[in-house]
Amino acid sequence: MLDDIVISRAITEEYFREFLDSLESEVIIVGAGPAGLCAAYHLARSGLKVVVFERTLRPGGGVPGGGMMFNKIVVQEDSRPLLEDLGVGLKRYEANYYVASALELLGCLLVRSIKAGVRLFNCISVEDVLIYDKKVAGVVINWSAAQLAGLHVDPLTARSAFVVDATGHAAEVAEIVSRKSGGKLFTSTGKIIGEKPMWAEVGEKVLLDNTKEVYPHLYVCGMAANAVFGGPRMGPIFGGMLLSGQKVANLIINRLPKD
Ligand code: 48H
Repeated sequence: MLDDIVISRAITEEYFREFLDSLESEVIIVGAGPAGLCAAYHLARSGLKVVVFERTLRPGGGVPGGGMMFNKIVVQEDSRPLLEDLGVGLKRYEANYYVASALELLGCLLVRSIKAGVRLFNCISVEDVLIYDKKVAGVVINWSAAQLAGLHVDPLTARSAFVVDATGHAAEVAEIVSRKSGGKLFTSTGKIIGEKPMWAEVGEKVLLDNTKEVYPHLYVCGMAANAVFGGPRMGPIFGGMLLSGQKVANLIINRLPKD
């Protein structure tokens, strides 16, 4: 016999048990694209409590779209160990170019990060930040559905030692902090410099330098890092996104006190 109410109770209780336990964490990552998921996986694997908020119903950001909806992605040699560790099959195209299934990459990122302990909440948007004593201390969240419907619904708050902006081209968290801090980002102007036109070679190269702290306790990774610090876009080559996620994880791991 199956009781409809037991099914509803199981979902509600389990969801809110996890949600309540995620209101305080060591790292909040905003955005479950390739950079955010890769960062989350490496942080959780090192034993940290990691929470990811993703606006859309489907995590993965730009991954499943591949290049122009052709669902393959390209990665370069430097990122090969990362993809192999995730279990993604790679096909050598020519020297320094590998092709992978965009959907397999997304599947591996999701499975590996959730199994490592990442708490991933889809359908939740970050709409603001907590700033205590000139340090980012968490995020302000709301149901994406409420935002999409234009409903006047007040948000809730989640606190963490560090926040990572992995929101892609729009760099939404850094943009909010820039606006609300009066332009005090760690960029040359104190504000968001803005993404530059396509140039894969340079875009991938500068991305790792741009992956860093942008305001006390707020880090940027992935496309958001090039948007904030003025790097070029690079099209559907995804090695840099994954390496950027891994780099931001290592920066935070090295900063948190060891037990
Ligand atoms: C909650 C949010 C919010 C918010 C956004 O765009 P993404 O895939 O970002 P990256 O940096 O992991 O990867 C970039 C890559 O996909 C890409 O676009 C490339 C390589 N472009 C090059 C080019 O030339 O075009 O993922 C960001 C995620 C998305 O899933 C958003 O829905 C989510 O962040 N998000 N989630 N609250 N405020 N803003």
